[in-house]
Amino acid sequence: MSEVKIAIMSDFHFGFGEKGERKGESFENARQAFEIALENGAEMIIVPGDLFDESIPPQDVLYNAIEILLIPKGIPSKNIDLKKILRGGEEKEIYVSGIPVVAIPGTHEFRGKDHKNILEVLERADLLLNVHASKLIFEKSDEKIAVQGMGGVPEKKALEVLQLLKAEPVPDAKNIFIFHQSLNEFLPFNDDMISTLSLDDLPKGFDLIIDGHLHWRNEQKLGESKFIMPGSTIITQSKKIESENSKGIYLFDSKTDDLKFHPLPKQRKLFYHKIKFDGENSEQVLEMVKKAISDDLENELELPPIIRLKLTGKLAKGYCVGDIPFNEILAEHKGKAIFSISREFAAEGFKKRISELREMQKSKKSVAEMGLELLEKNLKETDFKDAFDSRRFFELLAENELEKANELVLANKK
Ligand SMILES: [Mn+2]
Repeated sequence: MSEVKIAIMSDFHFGFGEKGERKGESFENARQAFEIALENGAEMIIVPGDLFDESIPPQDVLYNAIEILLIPKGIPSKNIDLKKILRGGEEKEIYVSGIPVVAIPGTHEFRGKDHKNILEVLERADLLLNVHASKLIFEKSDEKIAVQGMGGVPEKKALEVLQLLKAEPVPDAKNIFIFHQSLNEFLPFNDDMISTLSLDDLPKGFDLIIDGHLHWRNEQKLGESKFIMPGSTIITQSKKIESENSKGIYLFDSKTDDLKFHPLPKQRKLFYHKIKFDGENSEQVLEMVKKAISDDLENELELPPIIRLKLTGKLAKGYCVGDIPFNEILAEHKGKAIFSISREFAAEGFKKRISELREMQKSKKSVAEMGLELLEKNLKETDFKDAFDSRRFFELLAENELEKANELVLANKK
């Protein structure tokens, strides 16, 4: 009896945040994921999509990604002998040096039919195996592993593509199906992500069904199958659910069906705060924010954490979003935390504006008049004041005569 140890990891998002404070993090996390896998004797590494953050990654990102993908190449594989791939009705034997990385493109790597996606490129360079619409068979003495996959497609096409694929388990093998889509069961009702697939739609008869895409982890029994969502190796969306569990990889033992999660030893923490207010002024909101985050930074962390602030509610009359002195907090914690602020209450303010406009409408002012009033009000706060004919300017803008409007402003500026 010989088992195959399979590492399952996803959504590295190579290149994510390269231009900011989180430069290098996507590579560092993926490196840790590969190291855990190899230290624990993985003989196959499965990655269900979004290895890259962009469908056409910059060369620097590609270079770093290749460095990571070369790590398992250097490890001699233990007796996995026969490998073949079935694709487009053709079957061919393949040779892979080192520990194979079996992957599919995710939604971030999606490209139209006329173009090669980055996974096809990397497969050609022998850095991974792309199992989109393919069937991969590995044999290790008496153990046979079959991996099939469906790359990420736009959500509204997902069900159609899944049905077209007609994935079926291979007899006498450990069968694995990998894909990269949203699932209705995992999306909160108010989420902005969409999905057309449900757990019920997934192919039957597989031992493991693995989904990338959703960045938090989950594992559950699904009929006779085991369903695994490894989550991402990096925080990209700062969702509340991501603050509740750590990033890492799964290791699966094909003989015992043992499944174990291994967290990345060094990872950035996410603190998530939802702050609701009702009629507070900007200073009071700032105090609420300070109080909420005071515990976050109490203990020394290996990496500056992400502090996600989700602000909702209504500010006191006369205050607007721009009045809240977030810069104060940002400056105070520079280098100690990375802030991500969602200002949902801006929508509240917007709603208020609309209701004000409605009121004005009731008072029988035309939209054009209201617009002109707003423009004049705003101009008063600039150097232009009465420098030019604002009514004519407004009309030019309304008629989309941008050139002329521009000329008018420039002519009067002198
Ligand atoms: Mn992703």
